This record gives sequence, structure tokens and C-alpha cells, in this order.
Amino acid sequence: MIQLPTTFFTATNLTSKTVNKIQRTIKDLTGIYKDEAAFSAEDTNKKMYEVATYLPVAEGTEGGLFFGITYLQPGLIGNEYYMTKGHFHTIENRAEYYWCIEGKGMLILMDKDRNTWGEAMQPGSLHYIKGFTAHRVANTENDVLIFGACWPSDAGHDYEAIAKNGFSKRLFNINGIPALQ
Ligand code: M6P
Ligand code: ZN
Repeated sequence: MIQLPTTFFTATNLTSKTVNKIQRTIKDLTGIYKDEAAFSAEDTNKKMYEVATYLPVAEGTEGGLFFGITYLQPGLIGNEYYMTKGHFHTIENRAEYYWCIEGKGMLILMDKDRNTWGEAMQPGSLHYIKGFTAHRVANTENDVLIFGACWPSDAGHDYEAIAKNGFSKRLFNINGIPALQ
């Protein structure tokens, strides 16, 4: 991770007719949280995050780049934060940049040997996610977490491994402090 000045990238809105918006509700995170009782007590239609993407070339095009801004709501399910589903790339060696625009969170990373670690996200933090590394973001504060992403247009999303086996560590809120364990 490197720290950029917070003025480096402050746009929180993507406005263009070529922008797609994807909404994820709590339902989309089914099976991901440890506390199943807390999960089933939730209104599963509640919005968890939204991703605005600019996809200038067709998905799967070799050599192109995609750009996205994710708006992740604050909240907890049991002691686990609201978070993105997380994925490897379908073409596993493809890398990606994430950078934090607003709010605070944790980028959770896991390599193919299931070693999991975290990088703190705060405005201006720039995160290089190397290939073969699963990535997920958790919102650890009470405000919306906004982060940018740029990834190769042929990377693809492989959600299956994460849906099946999860990450080897979870990020819990322990007395108000994020702990990866
Ligand atoms: C970033 C990028 C997108 C991804 C989104 C949400 O904007 O990595 O490709 O879709 O975050 O993450 P996920 O797909 O894991 O829910
Ligand atoms: Zn990715």
C-alpha cells in the first residue's frame, strides 16, 4: 500500500451514459457471514453496496481496462462488518488497483495458499492487488466507504471459491476494533 495525498482522487460520482450500476443487497452475501442467526434476522433486501462501472470495451477483451467506484454501506451482521462478496479473477494472474476515496475500511487479501492479510483503507490509500489474490473490502466505520478500482477487462470475477470456502480469516468488530482472525 502507498499513501497518496487525499486530493489525488476525490471524485465520488461517475456520470456518463456508459456507466453501469450494480446493486448488491444483503441477500447477495448469503452463506458468507459466520453468524447465521444474525444474518437471517436481517432484512435481506436492504442495500449493502453499489458499484458504478465504466466498461469502455466488452467484458473479456484482452488489453482493455475497466474502472469502478464502489459505495459500501456501514453496518454489522453479528460482529462482522458489511463487506463485498470478494473474488479471485477468472484469469488468475490479473492484477487490480483499489484506492480509498472516502471513509475507512479494510482490504482483505488471500493468496492461493489461503494466507489472509489486511490493508487498512483510508482516503488516499492506494492498494495494488497482485494476481492470484482474492480481494474483499469491509467497511469498519459508521459512514459509507467509497473506493475506486481499476482492473483488466479480461480479468473476470471468480466468486465460486470464496462462496464455497470463504477467506481463511474473518474481520470481526471486537469492542469497536477491527480484528482479522
Ligand atoms: C470493485 C471491483 C469490481 C467488483 C466490485 C465489488 O469495484 O473489484 O470488479 O465487482 O469491487 O466487489 P465484488 O465483485 O467482490 O462484490
Ligand atoms: Zn477484482
